[in-house]
Amino acid sequence: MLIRRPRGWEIPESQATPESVVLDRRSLLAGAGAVLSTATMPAYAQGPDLLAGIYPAKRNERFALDRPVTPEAASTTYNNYYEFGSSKSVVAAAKSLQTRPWTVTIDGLVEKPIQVSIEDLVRQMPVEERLYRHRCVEAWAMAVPWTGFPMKALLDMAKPLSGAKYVRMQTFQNPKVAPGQRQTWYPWPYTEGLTIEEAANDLTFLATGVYGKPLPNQMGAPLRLAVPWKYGFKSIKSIDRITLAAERPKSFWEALQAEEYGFWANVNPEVPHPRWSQATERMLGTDEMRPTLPFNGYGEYVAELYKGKEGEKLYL
Ligand SMILES: Nc1nc2c(c(=O)[nH]1)N[C@H]1C(S)=C(S)[C@@H](COP(=O)(O)O)O[C@H]1N2
Ligand SMILES: [Mo]
Repeated sequence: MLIRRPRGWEIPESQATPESVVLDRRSLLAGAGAVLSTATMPAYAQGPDLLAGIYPAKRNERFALDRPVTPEAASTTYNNYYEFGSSKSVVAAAKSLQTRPWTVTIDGLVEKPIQVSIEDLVRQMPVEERLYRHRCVEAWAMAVPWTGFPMKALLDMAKPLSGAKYVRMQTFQNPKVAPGQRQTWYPWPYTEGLTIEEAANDLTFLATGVYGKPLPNQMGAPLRLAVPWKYGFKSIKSIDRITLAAERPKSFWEALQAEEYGFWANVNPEVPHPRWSQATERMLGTDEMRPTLPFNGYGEYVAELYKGKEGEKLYL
């Protein structure tokens, strides 16, 4: 049974309730326990990052920004990662996630289902750096240099069968290290989905790094999605399974509250969230407010994906 609780990120920052603070404290305490047990793990369990050699990757200049890059100190300390708590301060709790060894399963309607280590996967991919904007549904935003590869390259490797219409992505599930996953009213594991056309779009990027370095855990190490024309919750972190499917997957937030967080979730300043305006956004690390752009400024890449779908809730 789903027990409704207020969740911090549904609430504009200015209106966060005392109850969400109480929930955060509880999950932080639980997280402290998990950190202690990790400290007793043998040191080799984490190991050196065998992918360190890919940084810094060559920047693809096709993806330019209209604003300064967000200071690293701001974007790496203000995060949404509900597995590690519902506050924005998840750096300490997320340290307990072991990102090596890390296996990615690619399965479902593909010619060659595989289980592959993150190293073997990334070594087969065309790695580059891209500057992307990111717009959270809560109306904060950032601009960061991701390192990674187009999801199209992964699809080409996996060879989807003709019946594959959707790509479902999932985050690891381990309540021992992720205190948020002990909160059983959430539909863990975190799941997201794209149509296969969206997944194959030029912009759809799988990131392994940011700011010319491996991703810090709180930003979704070792593999996270970046779909910059959609609200941030679509950009799922710490992916360990990618499944090609005939049916549209139900995403984590959609399962919790479909009227507010739908499947499409394309950024649109003219379509307010049921509880707040989406017309402007606050850039992390500054007090600057900017007007929000349709498709977060990426319409020339993606608007055509939605022709003929006007009857759907494309912007929620
Ligand atoms: N697994 C997982 N992925 C997630 C989330 C989450 O809670 N768990 N939060 C999402 C939301 S709401 C946003 S805005 C972005 C935040 O990414 P950042 O913390 O790297 O800025 O991650 C998205 N991916
Ligand atoms: Mo978000």
